Amino acid sequence: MDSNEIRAVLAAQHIETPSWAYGNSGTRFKVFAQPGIPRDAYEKISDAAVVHRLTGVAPTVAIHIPWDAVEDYGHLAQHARDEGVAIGAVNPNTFQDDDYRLGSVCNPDPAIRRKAVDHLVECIGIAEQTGSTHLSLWFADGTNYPGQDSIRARQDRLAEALRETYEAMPEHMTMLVEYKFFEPAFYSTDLPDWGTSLLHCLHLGPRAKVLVDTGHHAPGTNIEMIVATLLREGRLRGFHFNSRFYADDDLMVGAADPFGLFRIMFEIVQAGAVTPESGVAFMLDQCHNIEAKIPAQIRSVMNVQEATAKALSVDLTALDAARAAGDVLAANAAVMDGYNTDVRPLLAQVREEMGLEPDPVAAYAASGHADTINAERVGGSAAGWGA
Ligand code: LRH
Ligand code: MN
Repeated sequence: MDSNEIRAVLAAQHIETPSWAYGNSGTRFKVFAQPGIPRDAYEKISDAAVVHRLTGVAPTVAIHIPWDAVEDYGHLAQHARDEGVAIGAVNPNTFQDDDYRLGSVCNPDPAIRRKAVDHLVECIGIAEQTGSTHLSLWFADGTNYPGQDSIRARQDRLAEALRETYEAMPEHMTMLVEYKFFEPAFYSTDLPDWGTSLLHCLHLGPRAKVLVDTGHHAPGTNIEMIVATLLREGRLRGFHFNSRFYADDDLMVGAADPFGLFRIMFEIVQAGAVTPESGVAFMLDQCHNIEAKIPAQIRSVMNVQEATAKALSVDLTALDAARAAGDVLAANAAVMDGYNTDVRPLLAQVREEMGLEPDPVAAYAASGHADTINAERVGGSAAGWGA
């Protein structure tokens, strides 16, 4: 790809930010309150719109129900449009209700499973009102001790719940099935890995696809291998980008492992799946426990842009030639040259061509927006996970 083509791809990139990243979040030890935190879904969307205005590549915001519950979802969608963004994936929440102690859709009690499926179907209705096309499912379901429940029976219950939900979705909607190898369950998780997610998706139908959260794998997992395999199957529908040193740390994407993010984006680039038309949704899923939320989201979007630009900078002709010649070192060097390319000047140029400031973080600091929301957002209760 020549520089013009690379800049065109970067200018058209679409990175979805999560409403919950703008609210208070933390760990089981502490949720640290910060000033200027949004008090409702409207203010979260306004904060996400600031990220889009400064980066130009974050035009949608994922919502989480009930964290973003409002009276009128059509009105919320209009607010998003007024702010220059749109509502993206709708995420149901079946992990914060006492009834779900032993699971939601996998719970032994059919009445509790009914409650969970009703919530999933309710979120399809919300997506219809917001104009969203992605129903993004993650289940905390699992067990903590061997013998606690039948692993097989829980898979049957999961399949039944997903089937009913899939059939309740209108044709234009896609179901994203997210997996996670542990937490909050500490012995078995009912959707623990890409294989289990893929199997359920294959049973459901073409509008059920796998969501890869980069923080949901056992240490040492080759995530780009999973990405390449799911792309080959046409079953990769999206990412929840974040980074981690240990477990599901939900740190800023690219912060803990920029090379890992690059390797994932390089698989995406080789598969021609970097453009929005490819149907792969690039979403962030992060919690800024100690850092300022909006600047952290801006930095995260920039980290995805930098990893993408580095991946697009790999000389594929040289790489193909080296691979054909069996020249291992030359092939690796071609990829490392891409990774070691300083793409920051290129991205600054792309932003200027989009009519934006070359450095969005500096532009945010200079905007005084933080002082404005800190002054305005007094009273009411700051939004958070409500855990
Ligand atoms: C679970 C998860 C899931 C969300 C939640 C906020 O760890 O990644 O995607 O629902 O975080
Ligand atoms: Mn996630």
